[in-house]
Amino acid sequence: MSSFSSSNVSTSPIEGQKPGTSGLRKAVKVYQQQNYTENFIQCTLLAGLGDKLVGSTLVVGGDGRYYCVDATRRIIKICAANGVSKLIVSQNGLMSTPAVSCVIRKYKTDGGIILTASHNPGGPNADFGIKFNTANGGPAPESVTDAIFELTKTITEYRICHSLEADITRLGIQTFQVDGRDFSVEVIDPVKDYVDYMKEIFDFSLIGQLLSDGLNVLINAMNGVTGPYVKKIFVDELGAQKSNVVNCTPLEDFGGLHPDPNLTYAADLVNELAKGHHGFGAAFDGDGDRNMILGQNAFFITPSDLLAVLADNLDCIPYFKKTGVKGYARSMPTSGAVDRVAKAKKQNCYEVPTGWKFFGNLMDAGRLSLCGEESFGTGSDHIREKDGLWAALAWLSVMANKKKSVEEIMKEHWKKYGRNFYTRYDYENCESTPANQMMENLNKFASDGSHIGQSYSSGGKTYTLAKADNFAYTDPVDGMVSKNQGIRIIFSDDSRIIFRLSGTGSSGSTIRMYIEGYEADPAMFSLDSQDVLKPLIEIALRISQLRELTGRQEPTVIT
Ligand code: VG1
Ligand code: CO
Repeated sequence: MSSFSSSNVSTSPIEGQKPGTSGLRKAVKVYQQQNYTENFIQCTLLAGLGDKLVGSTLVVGGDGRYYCVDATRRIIKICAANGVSKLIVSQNGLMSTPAVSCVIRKYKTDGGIILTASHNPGGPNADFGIKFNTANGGPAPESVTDAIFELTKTITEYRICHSLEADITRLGIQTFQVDGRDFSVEVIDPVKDYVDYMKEIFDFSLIGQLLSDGLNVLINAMNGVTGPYVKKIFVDELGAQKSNVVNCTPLEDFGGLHPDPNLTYAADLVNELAKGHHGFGAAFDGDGDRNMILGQNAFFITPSDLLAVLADNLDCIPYFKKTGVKGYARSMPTSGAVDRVAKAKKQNCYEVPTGWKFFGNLMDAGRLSLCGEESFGTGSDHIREKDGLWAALAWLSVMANKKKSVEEIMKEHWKKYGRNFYTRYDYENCESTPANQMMENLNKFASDGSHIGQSYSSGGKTYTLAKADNFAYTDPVDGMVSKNQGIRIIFSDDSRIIFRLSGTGSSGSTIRMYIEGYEADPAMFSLDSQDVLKPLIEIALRISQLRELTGRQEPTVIT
């Protein structure tokens, strides 16, 4: 065994290393600055693991974007020098975010480091990201990310073992002696543990039968990390044809695609499904935790509706037959469609701030089985991350049990519960000063009670303001309070307007405007959500003065 010794390198704090909604996302060029990655990793290890650091085992994986391999090499050297005893590293640095969560839990490690900027574009001129997950397999809570950030402001040195090189292309265990301690790197197949787990959760023979009975699927991995998982699950296990899966080779720049599965960035899937040859379509984001599901003729399922339909049908999935259903949750801006199911089923439904990290505590406490976000994230307590492929398999399980099409399932649901019309407008990369000004104005609007009871009219509709606030959340498990989580404007008929600034962008400010309106009249169900929500959209733009302040007349993306 070869021996190595590590050294201390002096450094100084670098501004702006504050993790956002999901890790620290910055331009690759920023990460490539001297000491930038090293500083952040050193602080992550110290704050994330505390006195567990020496002797710990961690998982390292990433979505394969540009700089992943380089960062993995640095992480191995820094972990070795900090007394970590074992790293479980995915082959070639490639592992989906849900698979990392699965591996952390399966091997009971002390946590993991995920290298991804998720749905942000990749490549030398695009984004990179680093996220720390704790021993439960979930994103670190705010208390940990705040502690990491505090350390980045005072760091004076990091430890590194410069000469140690592990070969991450080769499966198996490599062992080293570092400063007299044992250190090992185990390179694992990124796909196997995850696929084994999916086979425990779902009835693969039932889903396979659905496909062989003629359901023609189209699965688009958007050149992200899910490609090998999609091939293994859909082609090898479920018997789909190779032509049923596309964009399945992970590329460093996602082939120039913006790997965000929505109607704008996954337009090629939408266009293919619109031709009517496929009965089910799915796309996933760069790191595999998001999903978009379409039916024949590109019938679109909003993520909020997807969550509600799954909530109503968990008995179609073997996993939940075993565990039972312990409650539901959604992020605050996600529509209330799932709340209606929860009420009918007499289950708890929690409303948490945006970001998956808020679901983990509820799951660990045995209070939550299924949750989701309007941003194309759906998942369950099988792991502690949202899970794109899981969502596709869950939806297929419902189809296989009900023997109905995507559209039939959705329409049946609306008939039972009514329809929560929903849309989100994103204004990407606005200037920060006017965006902050707008949020400040909205905060004032929401916090001074004088507007309650006031009427707002547009397009022949009138809404009465029932409640407005800046959403704050108290975690029911540990009592931690998270403030400033978005402006809620709620009308007397439960229609809602919500404004937030994105916490995942790497530059400027992205404004998210969420609009929800409920209709119980079946005559309305087939209408286009943009038409139904038009009056509310107009009112939202008027109250916020978004157009006047930012100069933006149209959003960048509508979902
Ligand atoms: C966005 C979404 C949020 C999601 C987060 C991470 O955050 O709104 O729901 O959890 O991305 O998703 P923000 O702060 O930009 O609105 V992923 O797939 O990029 O890890
Ligand atoms: Co993602």
